[in-house]
Amino acid sequence: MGNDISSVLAGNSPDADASQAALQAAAHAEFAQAVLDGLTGQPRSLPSRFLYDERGSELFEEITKLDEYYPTRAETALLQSHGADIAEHVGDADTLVEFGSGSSRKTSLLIDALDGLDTYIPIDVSESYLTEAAEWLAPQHDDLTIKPLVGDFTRMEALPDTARGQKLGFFSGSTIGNLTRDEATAFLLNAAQLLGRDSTFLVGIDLKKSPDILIPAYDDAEGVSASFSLNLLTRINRELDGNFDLARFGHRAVYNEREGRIEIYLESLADQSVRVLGRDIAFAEGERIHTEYSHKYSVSEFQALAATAGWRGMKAWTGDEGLFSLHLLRLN
Ligand code: AVJ
Repeated sequence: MGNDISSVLAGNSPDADASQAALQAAAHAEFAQAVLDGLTGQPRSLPSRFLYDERGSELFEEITKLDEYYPTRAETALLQSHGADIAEHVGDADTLVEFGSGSSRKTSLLIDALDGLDTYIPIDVSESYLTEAAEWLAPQHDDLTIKPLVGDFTRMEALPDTARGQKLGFFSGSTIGNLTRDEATAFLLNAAQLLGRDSTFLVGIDLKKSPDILIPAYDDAEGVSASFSLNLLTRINRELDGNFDLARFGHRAVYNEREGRIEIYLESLADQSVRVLGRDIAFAEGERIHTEYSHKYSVSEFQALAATAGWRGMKAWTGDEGLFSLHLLRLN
C-alpha cells in the first residue's frame, strides 16, 4: 500500500473520486486487520492512530481545553513569547510543512512570526479538520498559499512539488510522544528525508514531571479523556460490526517511571465476550487493552534521540514552569 497521500481538497474528477474510494476501502481493511490482530494477540492492544475518527478528533480538541491538560496551553505560551526568537533561528523558510496539523490554531502564531513564508502544507488524517483549518487561516494570511494534504504523516514517502525552497517542518503538541523511542527515531529519519538538506524542524516535546501533574492530564475529573479512549470501541462497533458494551470497559492512565511514559489502557470491568467482525473475543475481568503511549523526555534526552536521526539541536525553549519544550532542529 504505497501511496497514503491522497491529495486533496481540490479536484472532483471521476478519477479523484475513484481513488478516494479505493483509499477508503484500503483504510477500512487496514483498520479491520489491525483491530483483529490487536485484540486477539497478547498483550492486547489497539494502535493509537485509530483514536482520531471524526468524533475522536473532536474529543481530543476538548481535551486540549481541560484545566488538567497543560501541554496545549504551555506550548501556545512558548510560541507566543518566543515566536520572534524562533523565527530568527529558523532564518529563511519558504515552505512550512506541518505533521498532524489538527485545527492549526497554534500554527497561526508560528506563521505570524515567520516572514517570507509563502506556502503552508498542513498534513492530517482528518479532511474536515484540514478544510476548516484552511478556511480559518486563509483570511488572516493573505499572501500565504495553503495546500492541505490528507494522509498519514508517519508513512509519507514524498512531499508534493508545491513544497518549494527552504523547508521548515513543524510537529507540535508532543504528538511524537505517541511513538516508542524506536518509532520516533524512524519518524525523524523519514522527516529528514522528506524535508531535505538544510531544512529546519520545530518539534514540541512534553517534559518529564511528577505523576501528580501527569496522571490528571490523562484522566481528568470530567471524564473527557475516558470518553476519548472509549470512543475507539464505539468506532469498532460502528465500522467493524462490533458489540462492545461501553459500560463494561474503563479508562486507565498509568505512569511508567522506568520508560518515562504515560500508558493508557481500556480495562475490562467483567468477564465477557465481545464480537467483532463475526469473531468472539473473550476478556477476563481486569484484562487490559493497551491504546496509547505518551512518552515524556528531558531536553537532553530528546536532543540525543534527534541526533541519532541526523538532526542537530539548535536551540530549545522551555517556559518558566518547565512543563513543555520546543526544539529547533537542523539537518546538515
Ligand atoms: C496528541 C499524542 C499529544 O499524548 O498528550 C491526550 C494524546 N491522549 N490525552 C498526548 C492524548 C489522551 C496526546 N497527543
